[in-house]
Amino acid sequence: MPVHGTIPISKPPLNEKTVRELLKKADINGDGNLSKKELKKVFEEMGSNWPKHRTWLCMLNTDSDGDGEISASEMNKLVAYIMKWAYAKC
Ligand SMILES: [Ca+2]
Ligand SMILES: [Ca+2]
Repeated sequence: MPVHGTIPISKPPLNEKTVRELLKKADINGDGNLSKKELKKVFEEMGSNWPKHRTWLCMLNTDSDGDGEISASEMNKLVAYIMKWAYAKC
């Protein structure tokens, strides 16, 4: 019986496809960009204990133009960044 809704970050498989789907789902207002609020929701859903901290780190490292949102062109960087964390729960 598959469990939907919560994907624990410490449990495989958290592959690139899963991460991309999560990010797509998190775009609540559908503008194609991920705001801090939307990104935080992704980490909450992944079971992160520190979603706020992770969001902040992601923004710091992947928001290349510094507009406070992750745009489509910054998304690949974000996915790669999240994948690095895939098996580290914090
Ligand atoms: Ca959005
Ligand atoms: Ca940006």
